[in-house]
Amino acid sequence: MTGNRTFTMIKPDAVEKGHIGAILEKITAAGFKIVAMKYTQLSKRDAGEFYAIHKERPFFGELVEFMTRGPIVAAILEKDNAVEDFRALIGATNPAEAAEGTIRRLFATDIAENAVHGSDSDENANIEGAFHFSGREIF
Ligand code: 3AN
Repeated sequence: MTGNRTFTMIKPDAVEKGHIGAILEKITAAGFKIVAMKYTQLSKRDAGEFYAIHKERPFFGELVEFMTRGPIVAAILEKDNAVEDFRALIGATNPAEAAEGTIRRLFATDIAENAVHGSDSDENANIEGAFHFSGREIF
């Protein structure tokens, strides 16, 4: 990817609360084009692999339990400056610190159940997108 794509997941908490439609509306209204999308559920192994970078953090077990407890929406999004602009749209990791109007401020429960994922670099956007989608699922 060349800086114009990012990867997102609508996490189990937001799916359970019925926020898929509202979150997708915010994303597309902000100018992101959906180039890949699926409704799926992570296995423990998937979540462990996806979040391997957090393996040593004290919340790793809780994070894997949470991310596997129900379905998620996974998507690849396209826009100039996608990674940075999407992080701005979702807001801080802790919704209590997220700016007014951001997706996490509007829809997240707390720092653990924070409604959406957004890649933190172009490199990770590429890795995370490839984790969920094959080439022929990306448009
Ligand atoms: P972000 O998703 O904003 O990049 P990271 O990468 O620090 O934040 O954390 C990855 C995920 O781990 C978060 N989205 C959240 O679900 C979970 N998480 C982060 N910090 C905590 C924490 N202190 N306690 C529980 N879960 C956390």
